[in-house]
Amino acid sequence: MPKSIPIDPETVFARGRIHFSDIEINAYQRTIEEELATYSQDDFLNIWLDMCAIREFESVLHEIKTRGSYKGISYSHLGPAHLSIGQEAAAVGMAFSLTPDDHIYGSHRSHGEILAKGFSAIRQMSEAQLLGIMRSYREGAILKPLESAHQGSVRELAVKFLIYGAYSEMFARETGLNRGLGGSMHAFFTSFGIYPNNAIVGGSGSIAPGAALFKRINRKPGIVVANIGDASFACGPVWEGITFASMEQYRRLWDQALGGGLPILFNCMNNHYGMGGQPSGETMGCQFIARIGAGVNPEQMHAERVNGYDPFPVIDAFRRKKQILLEGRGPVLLDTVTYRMSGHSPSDASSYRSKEELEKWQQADSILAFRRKLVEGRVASEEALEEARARTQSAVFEMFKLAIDYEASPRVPLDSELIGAVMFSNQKVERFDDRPPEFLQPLAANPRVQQIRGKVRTPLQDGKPAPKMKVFNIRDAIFEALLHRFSIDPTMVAFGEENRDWGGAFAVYRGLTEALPYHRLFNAPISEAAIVGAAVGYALEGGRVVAELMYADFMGRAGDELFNQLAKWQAMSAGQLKMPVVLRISVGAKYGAQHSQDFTALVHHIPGLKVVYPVTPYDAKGMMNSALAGTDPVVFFESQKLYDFGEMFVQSGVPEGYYEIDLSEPSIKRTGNDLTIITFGPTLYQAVEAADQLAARFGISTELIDLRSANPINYQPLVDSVRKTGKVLLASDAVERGSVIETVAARLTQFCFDDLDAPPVLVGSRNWITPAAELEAMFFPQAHWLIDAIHERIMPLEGHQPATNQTLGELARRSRLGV
Ligand SMILES: Cc1ncc(C[n+]2csc(CCOP(=O)(O)OP(=O)(O)O)c2C)c(N)n1
Ligand SMILES: [Mg+2]
Repeated sequence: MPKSIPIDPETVFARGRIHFSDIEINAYQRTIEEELATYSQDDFLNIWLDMCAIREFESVLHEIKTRGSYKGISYSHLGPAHLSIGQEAAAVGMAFSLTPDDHIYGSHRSHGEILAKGFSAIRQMSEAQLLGIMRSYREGAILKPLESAHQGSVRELAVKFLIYGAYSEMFARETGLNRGLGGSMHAFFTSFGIYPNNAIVGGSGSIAPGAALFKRINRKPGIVVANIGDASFACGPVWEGITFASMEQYRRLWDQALGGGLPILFNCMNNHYGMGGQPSGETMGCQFIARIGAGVNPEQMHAERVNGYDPFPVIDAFRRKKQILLEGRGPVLLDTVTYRMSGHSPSDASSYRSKEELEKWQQADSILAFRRKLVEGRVASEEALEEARARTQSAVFEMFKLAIDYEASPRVPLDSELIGAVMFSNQKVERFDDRPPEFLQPLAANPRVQQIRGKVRTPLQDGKPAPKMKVFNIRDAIFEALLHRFSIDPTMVAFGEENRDWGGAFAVYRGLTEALPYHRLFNAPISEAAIVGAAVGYALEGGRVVAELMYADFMGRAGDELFNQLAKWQAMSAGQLKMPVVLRISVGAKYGAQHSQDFTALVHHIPGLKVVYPVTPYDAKGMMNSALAGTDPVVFFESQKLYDFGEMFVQSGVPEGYYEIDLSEPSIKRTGNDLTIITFGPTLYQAVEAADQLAARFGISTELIDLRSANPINYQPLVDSVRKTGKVLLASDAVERGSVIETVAARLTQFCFDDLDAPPVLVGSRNWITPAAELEAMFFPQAHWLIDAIHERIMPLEGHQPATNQTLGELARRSRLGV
């Protein structure tokens, strides 16, 4: 408990100094003669050939991008080619002593890292394992075009598989590692420990810590490497990921048996440039990326700067650093210095560097330098090395030719629905591991469980509403669903700001601190990008997560993680990966412009996310149960206005047992014949008030439907209702422009055009900042706004005097002003 870390003014104000230790630069100084004892003859040759294979792989890409052909073979490659020519030693050094259990995450310039890691894994796996992987991977889709012509060992076949799969992926072929749906910057192959690579630079900085977290919590072997460019060390999510990865609690508060600090190595692939900006000397002030470690923790992240233009110092550093990580003393920061001889992309004119500089690095070319070393050390003759290199080059070229062959390597048919089919995995998984889930106490002994047991779960008790403290509310409903899944799935963890002792900012988690060990429920730093990123990494590795962003207003802080990571990896993996993440986000009120915004529309717009917003205890429990049984990312909105609300609609109350609600199904809260009101979010309760008034004052019978979900939506119940009533009003607390209900209205207009007496009418919040609590009634939809809008734009209500201006003229005026 943090209560066990007391803060004492006497110690806090005692005089002292913060000590730093020196950070090594190029500490490795061994000669090739000394290395003869470290490496076998095979090792030397493998390092050499891996570097040559990567160089050739990228040289082919360079030629076809810049000249349209290679060795007389023409091909037009439309997509990107971010080459790492010059960085081969850094990639091969990184991968050399990693095992298949060690997982790498990287970025847009990762061809070399992918190949190096794959080659290394292939060497360590048995032939039976390799055959198993190749045969089972999408039923042999990548293997089949290779198998018949192959003469040689299984290991050689696996190398071809990797190179061919990587090329095919770049050229958007079905035979790609990710069926052509990831592409050059996102390719990966988890069976060899190659995890997603990110076109959002620094993207792996927030994701990889989640992968390392998964390894710790689920006692999985191996470490995680986040390969990040030097310029990307300026990215907020990278700093947040480092913060998340270096939290003291792993070693101070968590069960020591878990192994201590996160086993993660942040590896800076330091090629001295962003696209054209120079971090050291221009765009950053640290001079050495390794220096960043000094500010992070007392161990200075064991930071070190190594020569990545030579594979030996990198291998040496990775071996030492891996040991540190396995001992639970992570995280580690490595500043691996290299140089990108190729342009950032084929259109790069290298205007940011001089010819002389480039020539110096070309002369120092790591491949040539390494060959010299091997010759000096009498490992092999230059002729023998070049002969082996030529064989490798032609093997790479063969794979290129096969990958561009449309017959062997077809594209997914453009009229296919493949992408739609892999956007969501839509599966049910009870538990992601079979071990018993860890708890600190029997659930029956939990104070919150006991308190809930005495609560009233029905709308009325003895004919009247129960006192507030006795009502089973939305908070309880979510708690119950979470506890259920926590008790079934041992991999399930929850984290976010103030999640533990505080009980979650809005007390949903109260009681969980007593129930769960630290590693299943913990406080994250105020690092929204890292919270969502780590959830993504944890899920990619095969665990279930509930992450929390306190307020919807903070979503911007996790923008990339929400929009590009959580939403995308299932489809970019062509359905290989699952994303069992529930992201809880509460929508505020009473706290003004930056704490009271309903941002459901932002995520609703992003393909790949399920977006729900239940507003009753029955729905909250059933939908959370479904979200927590599924395998897709669900952004789960909750209204702060409603946490105390009990069930008002389901007369039999909220079941104590387990039940699920289909996330696509709108809920008919009240049936009616004259008018349909569709709501999304807490506006349901204003709609109830409006419906009551419409009935009492005008004898109008209203059908009330709560969307509950913005994506997916089954439109049938909405269409049925609108066909019956011919009139529809949609309302929600989000600002009206671009809102979820606007999309629903547009679709209903198309589905029901002939049945409508008037166009669907929208009532949202004003297109303003959310004002102070005292002024909220001028901003959020009120019941009388709904009635005024019905009167003005759907059917005149006899004798009604509107209090607000809901006319089309007013709508046009506001639109012109942009408010
Ligand atoms: C978030 C984000 N910002 C900007 C870009 C555009 N971009 C692509 S590569 C690159 C330079 C990255 O430099 P560095 O991290 O050093 O990696 P390197 O390209 O040198 O391997 C930039 C700015 C991007 N892809 N993602
Ligand atoms: Mg760089």
